[in-house]
Amino acid sequence: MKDGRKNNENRKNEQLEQFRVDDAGQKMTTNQGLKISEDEFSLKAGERGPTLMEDFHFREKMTHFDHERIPERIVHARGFAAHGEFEVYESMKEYTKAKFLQDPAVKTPVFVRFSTVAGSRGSAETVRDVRGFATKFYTEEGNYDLVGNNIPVFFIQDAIKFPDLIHAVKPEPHNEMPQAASAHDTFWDFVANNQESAHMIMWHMSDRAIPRSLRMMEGFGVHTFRFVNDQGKAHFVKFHWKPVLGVHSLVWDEAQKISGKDPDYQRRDLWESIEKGDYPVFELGVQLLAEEDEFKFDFDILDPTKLWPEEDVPVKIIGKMTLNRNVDNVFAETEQVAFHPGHVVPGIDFSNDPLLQGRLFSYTDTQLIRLGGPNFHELPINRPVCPFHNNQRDGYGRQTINVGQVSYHNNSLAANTPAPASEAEGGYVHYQEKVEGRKIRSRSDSFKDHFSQATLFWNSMSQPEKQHIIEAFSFELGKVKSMSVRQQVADMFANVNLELATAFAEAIGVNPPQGGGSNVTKSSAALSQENTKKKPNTRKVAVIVGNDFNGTDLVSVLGSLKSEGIQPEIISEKLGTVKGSDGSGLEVAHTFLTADSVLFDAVYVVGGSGQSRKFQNDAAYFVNEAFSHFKAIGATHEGVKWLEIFNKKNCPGVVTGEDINGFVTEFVAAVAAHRHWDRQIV
Ligand code: HDE
Repeated sequence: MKDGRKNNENRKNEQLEQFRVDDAGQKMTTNQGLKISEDEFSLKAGERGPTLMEDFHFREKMTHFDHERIPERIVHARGFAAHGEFEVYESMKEYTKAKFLQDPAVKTPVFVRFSTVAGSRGSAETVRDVRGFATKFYTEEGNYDLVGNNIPVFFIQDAIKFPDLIHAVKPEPHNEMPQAASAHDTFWDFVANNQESAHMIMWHMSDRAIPRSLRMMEGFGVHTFRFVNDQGKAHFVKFHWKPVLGVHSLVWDEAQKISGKDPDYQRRDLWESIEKGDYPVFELGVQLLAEEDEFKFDFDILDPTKLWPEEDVPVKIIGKMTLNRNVDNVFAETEQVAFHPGHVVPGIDFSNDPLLQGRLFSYTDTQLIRLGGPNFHELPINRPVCPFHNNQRDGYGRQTINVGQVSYHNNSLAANTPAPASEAEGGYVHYQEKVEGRKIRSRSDSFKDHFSQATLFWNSMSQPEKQHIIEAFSFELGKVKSMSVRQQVADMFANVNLELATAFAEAIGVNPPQGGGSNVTKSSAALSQENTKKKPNTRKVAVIVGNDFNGTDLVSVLGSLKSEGIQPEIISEKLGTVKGSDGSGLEVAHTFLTADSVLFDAVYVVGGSGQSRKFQNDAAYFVNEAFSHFKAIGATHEGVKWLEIFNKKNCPGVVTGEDINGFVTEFVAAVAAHRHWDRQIV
């Protein structure tokens, strides 16, 4: 048993190991294994003569280079991924027979790819967008893919509208602008004329669309799926990923600045956390609903623009996923991984959600063009860890060497194998839902309330969150040129909340929306980030230090911050060592040129006696920007005087202290709070 477990944990890694190649220290060869004697000069007729066709090395090298790119994903092109493992806390046998959800001792290897949706492969990562959250579980029964997002609902109700949605949000076709942004006419024209988008737009305009870190956002399966147990009994299920660090966001001005300062901000954050051993952990939650309760809500559970309020259907936490290994090669793994909501295992099944049903077609189809043929399942990252056998053969890039003469079913020459497996042997049997109906193109009336849950979301927001939503609408629509589209959107959102629509209508110069309003008063505390976990762990603090600082105190403060999981980084005028008055030295991580306050969660100003005016100005810039982004600011020693000069002492979230111990406790709490919104009214 023990060995079995170990094998399970390591199986994916061992499988990938067969494909890892380290070229360092080797002689250079062609792809045919021929050693190469010269790699800088092409073969020419004479020193100043033309290049010869016969130069097979040149031709092979150049041809390979010319073909190094594959089409980027039509959506979710910009992404970053990591390996990890999943373990269930207790057996879920009562609800599902999925093997990876039975035994807490089993660790299932996973690969997770996070992404933005609209931008191209090279776009910035902190844009306002939905984040993809796709998980591949390499289970002993085959691969199971949970291909979700960080927002629990979607823009549209039927997959046939997906191409329209994406055409509308992508850069406009006549000038290919704007990149990775929804703030333009065609997107908002789509919204106003497809009002099922209302609920999703509320999330999209909220702080959820600008996460602080991929490690600090929730994930959702979005659709209603089914769990089926070994008795054939089904429950409807919605999947949730809950980050143990809580759900945190950037502020919009900060997000835009990071797009320029560090377009790779989120992949860097994920990569560095894993390299440091601060492994991101997400707990898996499920909302379960008995089949007989399908119609007990005032919305249709098949409608992907609706969530199940957690207060009505609690989220049961059933396991956790730890991301503990970075990829070796982004192209081979992150780019070539192929997810598909149709990759399921026995015990997990679909519902009739019309968005999900359409996705079940789209994902394989897209891999055929992107990965160039039907054998993408043979790529190392996509291979299941269990064996796979069937009569599929040939095609571009086939790697398996199938032996024997038989590649059809039924047969007698191979004793009718490979043979289908019975349910008892682990064969996948679709849930036998009774379905009857006329062939029609229409939508159920139960899908037609587009606004109640949008209002539920609005009602659930804290005051700062509401303010951010109003500002996001004002920004996005402020970039829309068509006054008609602006007005249509204001009129549409009056159905969600009149105060919201009136506020942004005023900001974008259109008429106050007429009528509308909503009488929905329900709210759900689980939807507000205000109620999330607030921890200091992995928060990055910029520590501004100049020469002649108080060495003993600083070493002690830095040590205490680190013991709380905070990551202080020294910033000064020049790289090298900054010297304390006691002769001690600290390694400088960044200068004012290479760092920026938007890349940190908080600032701690220590200063140092006798610093130049320029040093103080640079520090002031850091502090002022961090202050305007509501971040914690700390100061001791010289820094306290500086904060007085910068006019930032005695403000909310600003901690100053001569008593170092008291300072540390207070500052850690201020950092953990993440933002100090009460500054808004100061
Ligand atoms: Fe996707 N989606 N999608 N999507 N989606 C793709 O598949 C599609 C939807 C999601 O990191 C594509 O391999 C349709 C909802 C993620 O590789 C494509 C519809 C949700 C990823 C596709 C949807 C998602 C994709 C593009 C409407 C959340 C990135 C490349 C019916 C539950 C996976 C690819 C990765 C990727 C189609 C809607 C999540 C074209 C037709 C809803 C996380 O097949």
